[in-house]
Amino acid sequence: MSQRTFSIIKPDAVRKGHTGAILAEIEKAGFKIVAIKKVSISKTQAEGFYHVHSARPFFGSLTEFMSSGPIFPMVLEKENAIADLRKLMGATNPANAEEGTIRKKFAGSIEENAIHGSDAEDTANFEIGYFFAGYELV
Ligand code: DGI
Repeated sequence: MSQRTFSIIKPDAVRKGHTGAILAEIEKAGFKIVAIKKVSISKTQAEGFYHVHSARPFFGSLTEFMSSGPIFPMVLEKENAIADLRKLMGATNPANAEEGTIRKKFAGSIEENAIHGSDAEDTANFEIGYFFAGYELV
């Protein structure tokens, strides 16, 4: 059954001009792009998005980074979308990411790691709603 997930092309990848290449990887892997837009978010908005990490030592620098430049939030759809996107992204730390994954190809560090992908259905629903209104999902 078809499933939706939420993804972000992060500021580092946008700055380096990797947006198109990352979208190509995503489409090649069989995902449909249900919604996408280019936005810049404030530190407060980044804090709301990453609220589950608020107690972590890297919360300040993570939210600073995520508000440091334009990003492309998007909603993706395919069978098994959540797990398959996590596989396509690779490990959080690009040093541990498998060959052929987006983070292996495009991420610079554990923090500036090119792409976000939801880790479960409830987080996907929260994250889609954080960035998109229902009428934008087509
Ligand atoms: O789901 P992921 O993005 O792979 O990883 P996550 O949900 O555990 O963490 C969210 C983001 O927080 C991650 O993409 C980058 C950042 N992060 C995670 N662990 C560390 C980190 N940043 C720093 N500086 N150090 C960490 O140990």
